[in-house]
Amino acid sequence: MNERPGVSRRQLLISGGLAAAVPLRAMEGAGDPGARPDQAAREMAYTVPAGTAAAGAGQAPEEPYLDGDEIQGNVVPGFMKPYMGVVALSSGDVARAKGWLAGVAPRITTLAQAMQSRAQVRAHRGLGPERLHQLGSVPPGMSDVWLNVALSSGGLSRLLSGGEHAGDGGWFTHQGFQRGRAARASLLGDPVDPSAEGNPANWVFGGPGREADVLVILAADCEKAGARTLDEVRAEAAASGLTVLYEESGHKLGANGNEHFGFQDGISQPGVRGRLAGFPGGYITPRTIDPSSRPDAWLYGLPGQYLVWPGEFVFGYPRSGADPLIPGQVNLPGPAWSRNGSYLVFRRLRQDVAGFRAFLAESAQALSARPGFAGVTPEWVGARLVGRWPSGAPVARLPDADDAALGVDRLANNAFGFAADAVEDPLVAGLKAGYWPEAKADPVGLTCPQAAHIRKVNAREAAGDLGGRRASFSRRILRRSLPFGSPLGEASGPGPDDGNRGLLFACYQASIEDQFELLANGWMGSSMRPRSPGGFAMMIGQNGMPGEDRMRSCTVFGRGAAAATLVTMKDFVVPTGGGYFFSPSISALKEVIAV
Ligand code: N7H
Repeated sequence: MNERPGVSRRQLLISGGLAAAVPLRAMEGAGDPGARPDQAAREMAYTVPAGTAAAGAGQAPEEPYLDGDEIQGNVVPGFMKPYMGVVALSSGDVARAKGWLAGVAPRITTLAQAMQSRAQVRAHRGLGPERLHQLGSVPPGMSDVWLNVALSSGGLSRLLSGGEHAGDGGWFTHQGFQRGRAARASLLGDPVDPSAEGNPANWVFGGPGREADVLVILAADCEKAGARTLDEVRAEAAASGLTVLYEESGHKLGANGNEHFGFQDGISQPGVRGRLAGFPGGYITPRTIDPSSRPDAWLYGLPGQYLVWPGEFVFGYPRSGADPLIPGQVNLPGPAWSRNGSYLVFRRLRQDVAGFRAFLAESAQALSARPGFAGVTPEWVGARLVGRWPSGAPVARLPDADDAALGVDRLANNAFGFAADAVEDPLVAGLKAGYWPEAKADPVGLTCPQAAHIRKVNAREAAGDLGGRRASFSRRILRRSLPFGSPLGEASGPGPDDGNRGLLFACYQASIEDQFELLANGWMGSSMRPRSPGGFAMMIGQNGMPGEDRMRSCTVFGRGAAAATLVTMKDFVVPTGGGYFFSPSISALKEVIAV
């Protein structure tokens, strides 16, 4: 009997010992969405389990309480709404701009407010394969409109000038923030040719002379309500002498949250450790693995979702330490009032969808003529470049074909690693994942290439160029992006508004250099890192060299470990605007910046 730990018990039961190549859910019939846990069981996932020191379970770490009324809600837990509006402003007259900010501050959505609503949505949709039937739906009557604000280093200096805190901007220790996004463009591999679309000189905002002081981010369940609030914010800002440099709206594409290349985005987020006082469950990130059955359950939120100490994202909290269960040093890389704040990176990334599709089609055609690659499709190539199929199903668990039910199953779609065979996760009572083959160890990248987007930006439990698992924890970012522009039709040619679609990429972290910039340049823009010379992140990465040297290549493997190299000179993702910002606490905004 095959008892490999990488094969789920259910698989052994059904296949009589042979690991089935097809997901077992498919065998069980499409009509069975899996056991639907009741509401109470789902809510249990947020609850601090009693009796945490059950036999062999170890001890639950003491996690800090986060200031729910101070931290802006898009930092933690994240807005995650289907509509996102962005307005970039320059400040004009300082006293009037302060007056405007003072008016906006009470309307800012906090962590505590966003948590309540997010928990309701999760309880409504479930976490397992049953989500397939609830995609995009929200509890009856829910219609939130949320607002957050962030300031650039230049904006902060201007607003603080002449007051008690003038010069405090110098206390922010990170050069990336101090100097701003445009100044870091060449370091990030953005095109250096001044005539190139991606050169900061040509950005819609954020380039030299068009750097924003303030970025407002809105989110809503209903687009109309969100757009109405955007109109109000813009009008109020203009009435206070601020100038609108840029404004755009983003929308989920379809209920599953796909982006323009066709993949579900926003699946793998670090689990933020910490508690919220007064929140019914206690934890910021729900816990789903049963600590009495698995000694390392305390490492995870959802299966495969490592928990990371909040100081990696929010100023004033402990960072990761040498032991993932023991808090590291408190991280406050700014003035005292920067506690409960976070750095925000915003990038307007235009996507060349027609170009990307053509590349997938050409690559599939060329590959299929080679031994080991017979029959590969454009979809197969795309899945190798991302590391997931369009539905979000990881190739590590389903190497040969997509399955939408795994793509949406949050109890299974992130449960895989690269260094060792995965084992089935024992879930807390009431939660049930679908049945899928467990991921096999893939140290060389035979299944999920080293250059796959998800492997370039998260080495997971495997060691990389900066060390072991802990190094990955300190590189995580909280992604809060949504696509802009309308989708390109199925036809391969460009649509009427070609060029005006892409991603409003936003992420929060405590160090722009060590997190966003390291991922973008150090890993995606390198052919060698974080691990082994597997190539560039072809879909998104850039190679900052001029001319012919901008070529990117990567290695993919077919059957029997047949290797092939894909090559392109095209940038499928082009930066067209953006900035580096600081998202202050509510009290810093009211008592330091807006006074
Ligand atoms: Fe990426 N895409 O939709 O194709 N991203 N990304 N990203 N990305 C991820 O887990 C995409 C970009 C990360 O932990 C998925 O959400 C696109 C930048 C990280 O497994 C997909 C663009 C940076 C992860 C995409 C873009 C990152 C991640 C898989 C630009 C950082 C989590 C689904 C247009 C510098 C990895 C998911 C993990 C995942 C897409 C940009 C970072 C499908 C289209 C610039 C950390």
